[in-house]
Amino acid sequence: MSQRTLVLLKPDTVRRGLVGEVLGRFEAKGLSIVAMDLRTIDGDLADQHYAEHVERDFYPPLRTFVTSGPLVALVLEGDEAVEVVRALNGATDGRKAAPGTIRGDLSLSNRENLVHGSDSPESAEREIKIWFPDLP
Ligand code: DGI
Repeated sequence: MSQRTLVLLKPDTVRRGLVGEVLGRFEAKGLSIVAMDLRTIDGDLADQHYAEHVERDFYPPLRTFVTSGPLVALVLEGDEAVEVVRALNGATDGRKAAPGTIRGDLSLSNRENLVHGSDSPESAEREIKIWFPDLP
């Protein structure tokens, strides 16, 4: 079933010049770009996006990182897009992510792990409203 998912190419992807490489993997897979925006976010948006993590010990450095420079926010669409994007992204920790995945091939970090993908259709709906409130 066709789905939408919220994807972030985090500030490390932009800083490292990997936007084309990472976006190319999603496009090559067959996912469609429905919305796309380069922006630098403030702490309030980070807190909304990471609402489930804001009380955790690891959150303050994650908040600093995700607000540290421009990122690319995307809505991608396609069959089973939520699960497909998470499979392409690989495990959260780049050191443990399988080769062949974005993180497994390109990241050596748990925090600077290049990408975010919504973890369920419900999360996707919540996150798309936060990032692209005017998207039909
Ligand atoms: O769904 P993912 O993007 O794979 O991961 P997530 O949304 O659960 O976590 C977002 C970020 O938060 C991730 O890039 C690293 C950090 N994080 C999540 N869980 C932990 C964590 N960092 C530490 N140190 N420990 C955690 O348990």
